[in-house]
Amino acid sequence: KSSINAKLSLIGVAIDLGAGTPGVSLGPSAIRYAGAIDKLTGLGYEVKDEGNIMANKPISPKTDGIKLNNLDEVVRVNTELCSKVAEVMQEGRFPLVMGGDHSIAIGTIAGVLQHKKNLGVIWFDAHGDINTEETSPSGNIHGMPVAVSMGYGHERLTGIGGKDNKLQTDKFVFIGSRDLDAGERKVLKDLGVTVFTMHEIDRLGMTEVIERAIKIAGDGTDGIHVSFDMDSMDPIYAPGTGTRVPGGLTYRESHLALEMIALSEKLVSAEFVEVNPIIDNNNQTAKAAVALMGSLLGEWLI
Ligand code: 5AB
Ligand code: MN
Ligand code: MN
Ligand code: MN
Repeated sequence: KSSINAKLSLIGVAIDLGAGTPGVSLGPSAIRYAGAIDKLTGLGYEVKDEGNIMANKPISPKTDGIKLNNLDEVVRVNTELCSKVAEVMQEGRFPLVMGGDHSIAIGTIAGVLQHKKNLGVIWFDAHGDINTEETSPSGNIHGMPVAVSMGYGHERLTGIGGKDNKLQTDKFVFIGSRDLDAGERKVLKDLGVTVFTMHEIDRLGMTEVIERAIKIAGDGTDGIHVSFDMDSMDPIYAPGTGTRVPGGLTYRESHLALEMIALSEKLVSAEFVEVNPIIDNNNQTAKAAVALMGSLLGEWLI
């Protein structure tokens, strides 16, 4: 039993241009090979595989005078993804997006916001992803989607889905943080965004953390979007990701969190990102993503 619509659309986004390490563009295929469709069909969903939105490798990664890497193509892909997600929801289907690098959260969230204006977000990640062109140490857009979705950053990115259609900072929660840039720490503090770092998870336990997170993102909102970066898990469980950081979520902590989100019946959309089969170990990370999809979509609600 869950709030999730029984009709589900699986949307792949084959892009790695937002990341520093190539290979996450193969994430959607790896997740399909790991059995995503069988898993979801087995849970009783009517699954429509929408195929992949494809990125093209640009001739030059730089737009004149702009520090952001591959801006043109990241904008094009996310604009297409935004329309796709909005269209799927218009049809009454649940959008489940597979990455791809985390820049795709820009398009996913912009699309969901077309239908759920007051959206809560729970963001699982080792990182803050709240850089802008000014604070980013790398120029990689996968380190910026939170900022963009809140309305901060390059106007070509914040314009996707409408520049006034953005997330509220007090309905946004981070879980699993352990690698925040100096500029990000300042922004997070200034904006008052809730951050449950690994330290809080160690001290409070995941049950308490996720209960608080669901309250913040779920009370008085139109629903919760889950953005799950595979690097939130400890690299022991998710080695196939470009930005590994030790000391992450255990296998059970991540499942417990997603199971409790499923129980809340507030989930409206989700994405699993940063699966990189090129640097993985026997597709372990894609398999972990499929298992997590099961927990989030109600596998253990008996
Ligand atoms: B990910 C870093 N903060 O901005 C930057 O994997 C890493 O989507 C970003 O969380 C990692 O380049 C982005 C150093
Ligand atoms: Mn990350
Ligand atoms: Mn991320
Ligand atoms: Mn990453």
